[in-house]
Amino acid sequence: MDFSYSDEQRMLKDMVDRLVAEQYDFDTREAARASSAGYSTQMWQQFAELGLLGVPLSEDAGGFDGGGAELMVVAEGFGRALVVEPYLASVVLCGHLIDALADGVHKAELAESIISGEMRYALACHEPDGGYDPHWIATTARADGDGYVLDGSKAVVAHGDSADRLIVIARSSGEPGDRDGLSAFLVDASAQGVARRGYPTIDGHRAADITLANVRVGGDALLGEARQAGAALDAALERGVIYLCAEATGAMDRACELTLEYLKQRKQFGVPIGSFQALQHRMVDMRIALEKVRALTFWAACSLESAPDERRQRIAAAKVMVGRAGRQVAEEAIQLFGGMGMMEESAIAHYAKRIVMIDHWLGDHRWHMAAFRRALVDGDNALANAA
Ligand SMILES: Cc1cc2nc3c(=O)[nH]c(=O)nc-3n(C[C@@H](O)[C@H](O)[C@H](O)COP(=O)(O)OP(=O)(O)OC[C@H]3O[C@@H](n4cnc5c(N)ncnc54)[C@H](O)[C@@H]3O)c2cc1C
Repeated sequence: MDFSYSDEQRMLKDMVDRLVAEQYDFDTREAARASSAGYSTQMWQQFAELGLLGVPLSEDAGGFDGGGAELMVVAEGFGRALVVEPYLASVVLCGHLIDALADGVHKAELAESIISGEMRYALACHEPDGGYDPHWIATTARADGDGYVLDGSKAVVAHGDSADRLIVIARSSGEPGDRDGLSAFLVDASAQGVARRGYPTIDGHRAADITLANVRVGGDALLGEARQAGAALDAALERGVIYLCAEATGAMDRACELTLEYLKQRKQFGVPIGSFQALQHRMVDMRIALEKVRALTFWAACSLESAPDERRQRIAAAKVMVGRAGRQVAEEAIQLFGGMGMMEESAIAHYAKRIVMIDHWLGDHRWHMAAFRRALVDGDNALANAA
């Protein structure tokens, strides 16, 4: 498999890597994290000016039509710097839903509001009783005159507290767990009946629990066809998983670098602790874990055009590896740093937290192992039926 980037992808990578290296050091990140939004709105605007908020959106929507590899390039760079701005929520997840479901002038306007950085979006999908299942939607959408009335609860909506607009996944028919019957609605975050309880997450980001009580929206709030949002939702979440895997790759890479620097610099018994062979072996194990994640993430990122079962398998495999190998790297880093790795002032502590918590966003390794098995069985059945 060819792991090299094209010229355009390399230019994008250079731009992202330079941006975070020059302007996104650990102290800057911590200051952004401590602000009321939980990230820097100036940095967000700078992402917009550099064109980064249009990378994965289609040309049709005014974006750069980036695929999985471009998504990986951006996310890996952001992972290296532990970027806390809502790129995943606003650009990757909501951007894809708008791209896939809206059309004409409406699509162009909505996409432009993302690409320019003017509006920040959050995907209100997962529910308190549904675990990681994105189809476990009990929130209802009832037709009412020209519009709809939404009722329900959403849990751990990434950046839901600072978003200007929500894309709410609601059920127009069927039962929780059904992929059919789902609709996507654009809802103003300050609309009457929307209540948001925001909080910081362990990994330095923010999320919100959201209730929708008798929220009235117009007919134009419906994105695409009623009851037909399931496929677009799945595709958005697949891109989200690729983004997270690539972000973990960047964060793990940097965690390995920081640990190696520490092993070379920290002295014990009069010598750098990195001179002890047992610690060198552990450092090597960390790098092997990182390379496993990088390889599977690249494989997944290049699979967006593959057959559905194959694509699902690859994306699930990458997320499983991120969950397992990511934890290994995070725990080893803390162990090698000793007590220093536990300090809030120490960057490695924050890398470890983000790497471990990425396992829990958009399905943990157990959830994706089950998805991998299902895709494997479905793929085998399809082959058997075709034979
Ligand atoms: C702020 C802080 C928080 C910490 N938190 C934790 C924690 O949460 N969990 C935890 O497990 N530990 C923690 N530690 C301790 C951990 O970092 C130390 O590594 C641990 O106590 C072992 O100490 P040491 O390696 O310095 O060995 P020491 O206890 O200093 O040495 C043990 C003995 O073995 C001998 N020895 C060992 N290796 C060699 C060698 N290569 N050459 C010669 N002699 C050797 C020495 O002569 C010495 O007498 C913390 C430390 C600090 C400073």
